[in-house]
Amino acid sequence: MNPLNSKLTKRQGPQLCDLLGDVDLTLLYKASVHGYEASAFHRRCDNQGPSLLVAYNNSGYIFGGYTSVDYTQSCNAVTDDKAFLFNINGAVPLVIKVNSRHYLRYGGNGGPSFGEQLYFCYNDQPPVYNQGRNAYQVMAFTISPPTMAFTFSPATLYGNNTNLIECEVFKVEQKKDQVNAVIKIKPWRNVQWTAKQRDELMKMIRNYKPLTTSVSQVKILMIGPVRAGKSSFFNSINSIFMGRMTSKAMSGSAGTSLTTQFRTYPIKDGREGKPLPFVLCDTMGLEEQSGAGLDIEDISSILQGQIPDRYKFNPVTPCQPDEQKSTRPASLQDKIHSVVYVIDATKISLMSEKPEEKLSAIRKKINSLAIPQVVLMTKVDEACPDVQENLQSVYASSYIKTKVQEVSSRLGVPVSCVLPVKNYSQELELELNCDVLLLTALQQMLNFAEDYLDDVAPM
Ligand SMILES: Nc1nc2c(ncn2[C@@H]2O[C@H](COP(=O)(O)OP(=O)(O)OP(=O)(O)O)[C@@H](O)[C@H]2O)c(=O)[nH]1
Ligand SMILES: [Mg+2]
Repeated sequence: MNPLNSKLTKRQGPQLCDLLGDVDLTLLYKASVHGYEASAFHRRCDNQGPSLLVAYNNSGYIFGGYTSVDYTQSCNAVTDDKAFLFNINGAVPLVIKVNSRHYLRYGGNGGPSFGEQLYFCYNDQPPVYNQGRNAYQVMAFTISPPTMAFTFSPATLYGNNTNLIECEVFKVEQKKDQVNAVIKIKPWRNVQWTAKQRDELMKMIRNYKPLTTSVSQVKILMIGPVRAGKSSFFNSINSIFMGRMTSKAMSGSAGTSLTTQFRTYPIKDGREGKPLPFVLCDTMGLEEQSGAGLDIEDISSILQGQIPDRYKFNPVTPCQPDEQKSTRPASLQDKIHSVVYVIDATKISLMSEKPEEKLSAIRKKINSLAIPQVVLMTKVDEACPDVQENLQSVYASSYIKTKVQEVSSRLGVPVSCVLPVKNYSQELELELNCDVLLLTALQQMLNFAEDYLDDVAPM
């Protein structure tokens, strides 16, 4: 199949990239090829992360909008503090930010829209539809820079001409050149990439015994944005101990979180083996929007051990803890002993403030309970081509080191608590380097949980 070619000229492409910093644009959708049907747009653009829509009208205007939030077809109200409208007709591009008090759009299966104001693929047709500013207070759009007051006007943005001759949507990613120019550094963590090390890690984990007699299995809770790799981490650890690839927890790509139940997964040491001394608790992903995905109240109940296995989350109503259970405090065995924030290494810089705010509120709550927290930075293979080629480069890649530092400062977790991993995602067979990295991370989690148990419980 021929690759899609954009209508942007050699000068306009970089001009657009400049609006967003060091990014690459990959063309996902082109109306003249795929059609103006909203369904065609969703087929190509859903769940692609940050994206830029570029429209061309027959008066020569090139304009559109940027959103940092995935398109999906779930019917949630979407806010996006990074969204903006633009045109690149003048000497200096015009950028109009969507005011944070406003929804960027409502989800659903319609075409893309910005600020409840400007609709593309409207009724599956080419013309842009402008809702009219009286209805939606487009005064809420502000320009930056310069700081002068600016009222959104169709005349300025697209010369009042709604007839599109083309509409393109680009996936926005951190510049590959930047990632490709990986500088090799002296490895900053020492890892033995050997079968002996893997076996030793497995032995240590297998023989681990919480010091506290009242706790037989350490409970590790995984939380993080949708599609960060929470379920895949459980599948990966389960695969290592089963000695073959397993996929007990559903993982993959869906509009919203694929995991909708609270699951506590014990892991056996081989098919006929004994249960291992830890349980991984999988949750629904944190969504950008309030009222969607896992909520801080849900997490509170989980931490206290008040939520049963297979509890089905309701994104609109927080968990209703089991009444009988909540009247008496859960035992230490039932509570969570360690929390793991699962963060996708490829999304750290583009993560908008909303999930970060949610995570910060969650972190405050967990801090108040003194439960140890670590960050599992997944998808290091996707983040850095050098690491993709050879996982052993993970601690020798300056790029991964920067990402570890970035996630540490954004989440307020020390660098020593950030654990980069590559989950099993498409492999059919286990691979030594992958195992070593995953087991090292798991062992670290058990160490932190041990410190906590040591602190809160009598031996
Ligand atoms: N290349 C690569 N892909 C990964 C990695 N971890 C997860 N994936 C892929 O990322 C996608 C999402 O992974 P999941 O494990 O379903 O993510 P999740 O956090 O459980 O997502 P929700 O349950 O939907 O919130 C899947 O297609 C995985 O195969 C990784 O380390 N490397
Ligand atoms: Mg999941």
